[in-house]
Amino acid sequence: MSIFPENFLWGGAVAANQCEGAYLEDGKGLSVQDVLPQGIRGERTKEPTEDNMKLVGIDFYHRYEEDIRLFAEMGFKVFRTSIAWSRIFPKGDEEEPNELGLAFYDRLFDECRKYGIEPLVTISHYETPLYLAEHYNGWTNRKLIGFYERYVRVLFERYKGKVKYWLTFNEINSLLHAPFMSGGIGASREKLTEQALYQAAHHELVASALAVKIGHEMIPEAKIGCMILSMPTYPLSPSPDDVIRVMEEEHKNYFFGDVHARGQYPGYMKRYFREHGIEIAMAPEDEEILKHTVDFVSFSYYMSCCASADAGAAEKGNGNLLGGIPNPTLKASDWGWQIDPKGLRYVLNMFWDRWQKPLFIVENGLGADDKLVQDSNGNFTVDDDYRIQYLHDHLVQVGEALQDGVEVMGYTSWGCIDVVSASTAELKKRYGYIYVDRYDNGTGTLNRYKKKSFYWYKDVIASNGACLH
Ligand code: BGP
Repeated sequence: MSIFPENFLWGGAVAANQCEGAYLEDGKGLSVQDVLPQGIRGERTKEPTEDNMKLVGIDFYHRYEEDIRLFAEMGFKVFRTSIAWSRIFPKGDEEEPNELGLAFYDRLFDECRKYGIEPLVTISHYETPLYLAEHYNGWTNRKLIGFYERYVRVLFERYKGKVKYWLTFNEINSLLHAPFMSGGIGASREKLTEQALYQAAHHELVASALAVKIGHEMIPEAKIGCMILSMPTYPLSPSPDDVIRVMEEEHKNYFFGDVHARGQYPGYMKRYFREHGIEIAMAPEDEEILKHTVDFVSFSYYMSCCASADAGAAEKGNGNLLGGIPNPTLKASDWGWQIDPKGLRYVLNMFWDRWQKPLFIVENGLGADDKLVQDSNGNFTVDDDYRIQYLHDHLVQVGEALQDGVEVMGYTSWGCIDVVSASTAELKKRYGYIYVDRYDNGTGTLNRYKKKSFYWYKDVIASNGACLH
């Protein structure tokens, strides 16, 4: 007997900039990713450079048919990908969209539907057109709301018969931590004021609510969600000061979900703005627009961390975009991301209790340096038992949350096929059920090979999660 609901949406996730490649094909303009050859930690370049793995990606642009067929073989019910904004509006501020870009996503969504796979589409996944970054300073500029609105209207009109599930911004709270990659904001994090960052966040929040409003008008059956980078934070010690610090840290992330799910700015944020001299410029219509709340809340979950009121208590760890103090009770992946399956049950409960909106886990997985080997029949594969263990343990906790009464719509593990990493821009950091023969020095055939986890996930989906127990 499965504890997962019958219509549970099993699948996998990628983002256009990390897999498509074809970075100038069919009229595509440059995006911020095309000048970030080393991900968030490295410098941006003036022009795209050959060492940027994303320019070729895994050549999904030309090989999507083969890849979707493999996803179908695993039994995917849903496939999460993003639309590269600069394929549709190469600079971002044009009046008319690029037909060739639109046609590509028609082909992609048709291919998914051929196998009964629902596309789940992120409208903006760390791929703001570079022109908007360079000429408008990204989301610090209110004009971006208008450009995004135009883009969204084009998408809804074009794909209304093909796409039901939409996400407005990938990991919207990451704007505070990776302003260029997340929001096309030119100045480095250190030079940016909190005033500018929260103003940019306000613009994205209004744009997101506007997308919900327009989506509901244009596609009555659409389900439109927000997407949050979740990372539960635990107190480093039982000290009440540490607990309060945790609460404050969590507020900075809850803020984005609160606005999306409750339709207004929370009181704790108003206090933070007051005490930090931040004044958000709002247009008269903004409060009304924000009232268009999301149909569901989606999020990524990879790890948890700790916080302490004592600034000198511990060093920050490697972790994802949000960082945080490592938890002394947990082990970490090879990239320093601490592994905490129970944190997923915790976060599901916290979000459900707080928002009472259906939840969708749209990213989760283990980045590892896989080794391609030959099995006894001479076929290439990867013995990724460590990945199977990671995913198994997390899915068991999803089951626990379901039993807690949490409404979970689905699960799309991250990088269902190997893609270029967002934070480090390496291909060496692999998440997939499918191995892609491509390496960080630019070599490789781009051939696809099924890993051991491919067959494992196929069984999980076929049994609707029953085989996890
Ligand atoms: C999230 C991003 C994804 C993805 C994932 C894994 O932050 O939404 O785009 O890449 O993390 O991170 P990484 O690729 O850095 O290992």
